[in-house]
Amino acid sequence: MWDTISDKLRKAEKIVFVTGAGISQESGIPTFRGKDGLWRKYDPMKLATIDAFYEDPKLVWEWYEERRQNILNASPNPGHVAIAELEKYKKVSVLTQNIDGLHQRAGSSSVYELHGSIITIKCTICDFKNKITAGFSQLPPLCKCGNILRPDVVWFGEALPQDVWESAMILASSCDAMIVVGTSLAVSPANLLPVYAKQNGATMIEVNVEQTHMSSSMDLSLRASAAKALPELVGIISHF
Ligand code: BV8
Ligand code: ZN
Repeated sequence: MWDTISDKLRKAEKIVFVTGAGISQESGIPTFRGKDGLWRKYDPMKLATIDAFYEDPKLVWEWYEERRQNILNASPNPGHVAIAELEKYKKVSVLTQNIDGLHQRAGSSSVYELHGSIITIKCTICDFKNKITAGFSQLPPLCKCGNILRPDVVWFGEALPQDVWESAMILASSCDAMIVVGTSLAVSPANLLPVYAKQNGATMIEVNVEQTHMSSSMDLSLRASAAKALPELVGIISHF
C-alpha cells in the first residue's frame, strides 16, 4: 500500500496542501477545538462573528490582539518548513484556513489565506486596508475616516474573499495529490476542497493526530503530528 502511494506522490507534479489550526499547534498557537485552547476564556464560535464585533468591538479586538501577540512571538515549526522545502521539487500550493501567516514566514510562496490574515486590518466602511506593524494606543482603532477598523479576517457568516476562493477551488480540482493537515474539516466551505480533489482523482493524504469525518475516504490517513509526519512525508516525495 505504502509503495503505491509513495509512487503516486513521487509522480505527482501539482501538490495542494489544505491546512488548519493543527499545523500551527506545535508552534504554540492553540487550536479552536482542541483541549489546549486559550479558548476556555473566549469562545471562537461566539467571538469570530460580525454580531460579536458590533456588540463589543473592544472585546473582539482584545481577543485578536492577544492572538496577534502570541502569533508574532511564535515561529514556523518543521511542518511549515517541510511544506516550503517541497517547492524545490514540486509545484506546491497551500490553501490555509489559518490567519497566522506562518506558512509565508516558513518560505512558502503560493499561499491562499481562505479566512484572511490577523496581521492585516481594514476599515469597516471605507476601502482602507493595511498591514498591522505595531500595537494600538486604543481599541478599537479608528480609521482616518473616523470609523472603526477591524481585523481583515473572514468571520462566521461572512463570505470568503471571492478571488481566493475561486483559485482554491481550481487548485483543489486540478491537483495530482492533496495533503490535508491539522484540520477538523468542521468549517465550510473550506471543508469542500478535499471533496473536489477526491472527485478529480487526486491521491488523498491526511495528517492529523485524531480521526476526522474524511479519514476513511483518504488513500492514507497518518495519525501523527504535523511537525513529525510532514518532514518524513516530504522526504519520501522528494527522493525519486
Ligand atoms: C460562509 C477566521 C456564507 C477567524 C474562521 C450554521 C450557522 C451559521 C453558519 C453556518 C452554519 N452551518 C454552517 C455554517 C457556515 C459556517 C460554518 O462552517 N460553521 C461551522 C462551524 C458549522 N461557515 C462560515 O460562516 C463561512 N462563511 O459560509 O459564508 C456566505 C456566502 C455568501 C455570502 C455571505 C455568506 C466562514 C467561515 C470562516 C470563519 N472564520 N477563522 C479567526 O480565526 O479568528 S474559521 C476558524 O475555525 C479557522 O480559520 C478554521 O477554519 C476553523 C477551525 O478549524 P480548524 O482549522 O480545522 O481547527 P480545529 O481546532 O477545528 O481542528 C484542529 C485539528 O487539528 C483537529 O482535527 C486536531 O485533531 C488537529 N491537530 C491538533 N494538533 C495537531 C493536529 N494535527 C496535526 N498535528 C498537530 N500537532
Ligand atoms: Zn475608513
